[in-house]
Amino acid sequence: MLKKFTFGTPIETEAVIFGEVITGSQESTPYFSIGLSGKDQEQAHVLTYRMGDHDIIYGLGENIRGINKRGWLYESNCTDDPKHTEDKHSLYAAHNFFLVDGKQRFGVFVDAPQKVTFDFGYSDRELMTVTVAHGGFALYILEGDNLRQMVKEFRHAIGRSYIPPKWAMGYGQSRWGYKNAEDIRRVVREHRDNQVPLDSVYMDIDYMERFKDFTVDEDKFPDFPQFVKEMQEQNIHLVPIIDAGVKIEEGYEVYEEGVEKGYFCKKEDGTEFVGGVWPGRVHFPDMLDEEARAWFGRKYQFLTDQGIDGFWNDMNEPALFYGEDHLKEVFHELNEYQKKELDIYSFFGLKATVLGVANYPEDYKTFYHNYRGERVRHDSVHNLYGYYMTRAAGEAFDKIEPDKRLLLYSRASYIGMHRYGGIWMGDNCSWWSHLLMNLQMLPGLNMCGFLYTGADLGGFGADTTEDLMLRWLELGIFTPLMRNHSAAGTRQQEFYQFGHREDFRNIIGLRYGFLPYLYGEFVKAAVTDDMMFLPLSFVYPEDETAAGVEDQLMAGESMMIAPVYKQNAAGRYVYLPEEMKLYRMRSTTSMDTEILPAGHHYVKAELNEVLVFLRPDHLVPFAKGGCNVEELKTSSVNLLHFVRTKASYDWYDDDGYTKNMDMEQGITRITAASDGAVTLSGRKQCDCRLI
Ligand code: MIG
Repeated sequence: MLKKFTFGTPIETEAVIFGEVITGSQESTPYFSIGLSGKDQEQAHVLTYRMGDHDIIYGLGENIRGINKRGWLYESNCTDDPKHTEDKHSLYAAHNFFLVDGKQRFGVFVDAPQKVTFDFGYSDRELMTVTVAHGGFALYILEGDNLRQMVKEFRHAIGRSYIPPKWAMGYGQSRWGYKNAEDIRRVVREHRDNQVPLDSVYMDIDYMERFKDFTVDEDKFPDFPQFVKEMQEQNIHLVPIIDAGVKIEEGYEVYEEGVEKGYFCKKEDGTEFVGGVWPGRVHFPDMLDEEARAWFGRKYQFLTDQGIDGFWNDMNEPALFYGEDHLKEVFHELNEYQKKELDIYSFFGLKATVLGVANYPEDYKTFYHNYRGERVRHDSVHNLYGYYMTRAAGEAFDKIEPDKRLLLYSRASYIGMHRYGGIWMGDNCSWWSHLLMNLQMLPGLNMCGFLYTGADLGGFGADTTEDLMLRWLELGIFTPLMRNHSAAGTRQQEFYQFGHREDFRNIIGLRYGFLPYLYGEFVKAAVTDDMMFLPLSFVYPEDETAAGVEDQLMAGESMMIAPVYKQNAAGRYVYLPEEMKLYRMRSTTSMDTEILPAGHHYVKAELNEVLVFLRPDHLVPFAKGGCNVEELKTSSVNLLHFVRTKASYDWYDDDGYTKNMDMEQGITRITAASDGAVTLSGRKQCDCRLI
């Protein structure tokens, strides 16, 4: 059971919404000793815990470094930082939940929307220090013997994870730089002509009129509703981006209405805060204000009315190229520099001043929200902004489409947002290390409720290569969000930019083979508050070797994945906690299998081969393929299998749109005996065969 300890006056975040919570006083907080640092307004709470030598720390959702978070300093302070290097502390999200496993086993959720730092043995190898910046917060502590069970308990308390429509688990092609309808048509044509499956094409900021939210540039998309229809006829969903900042422009309805109704964030003097982002000068809608939020959410209807059924919310940390007031000061400072000789000190001073304009921390202290009837300075609730923007959309969708799931995901997030949408992992780079980081982030995200997630496959920034693209897809075929996305100015990375089209066709095709399993495992995980991707130790808690594995994951009930993530590697080392059956897959129809004993193995994998390991007495329903989710036939599936005595699997499926997940109706129990006999029970009529 969750125990709640309150420090000062916490700001309600609506992260924890269910469950009995025992409330304890600050003095009775277990595990941690509590101190204060700093003065007055800036006073911070400091929680300290002495770790055991072999304690492992899991969690923190979207962040850099490994599955075991020990040994580094992390920070929850949602930031638009497109260089996810090892020396960073924070990405776009604030996911303040972690589990400590070792000397003692407990879970911690620091429910604080302000800045929080987690020093997990960085300053002192044995010490864990959690520092919560100025203001109150709630601390939740969780106990238990089983890590997976503890996560379930936490997840139950924060509410059911967002479930996307089934098509959103198909393959999506994106690039910042598709300029117009013709560019998008080409993407679709290339995929269809080459029989490379595809379900969605993304529309990045270029589709808008001067980067204004809820507009479509008519020169680029002459008859947009007709274009949406043309795409739908080919089973392609268009997914436009929505940015947080609203352009300041006379005559622009969203801007004018927002000003008139007072829905934008204001400064101390009551005038609107002005920041700079893509459109130039913008105001930020006060997503925390209930009325403003409902208003912003309703705006999505401009696009849903034209047939759009999916969105990604960007720049909602919120990212700031500059704050207008600070920018003026900077220009003034630059004038001063003009008079100086630029030596070692002043040159670097100049550089820091200019580069420091973006996401300048002081800017976040100059505007306010109207939150739950009170005026709150932004920095006290900073980490809620992206969450509440996505909530704006999610709540609106329930009204716009009461019976149908829409696709929605965000860049910035906080725990609680997982009920309204998923997240993508932001601006990674086309680096091999980021392929591994993609894998390592998955279990932490699942712990925090984010099941619908994935990284920009192939890498966003920097130039990719064909082998990196293929290897990355070989992981991406398992992540619920499977999207190839890249930045303007980088090497193009649609499959048809490379030489070996058949490899891409086969690898992406495998995703559609696994789709019945992945979709079913996804919905089951969401409905039962479970994880879909787990560290090995969550399934094999007694196995000390498994606890140290940083590059393999359990993927749902039946399998383990171990992608190759090194350049030119002809295979990789894999650790098996028990005997497993290796499926080495080249396509939905070409694969070889081998039963491997528990222990360490070097397993070969050519560039066009995917490694999947089945657990004993487990099954995986595997579709025969299709060029999009709509075409995927689930009335007849094959079974990947490793049957020693008897295997049974509860396969969940539904129409892909319903919001009322009925487990009884949706589950088909498939049983396979060692002699090869397969039986089904449940409501589904299906032809299932072992392959
Ligand atoms: O700062 O809309 O993370 O996916 O392509 C760049 C342009 C703004 C950041 C997003 C990225 C998107 C890009 N955006």
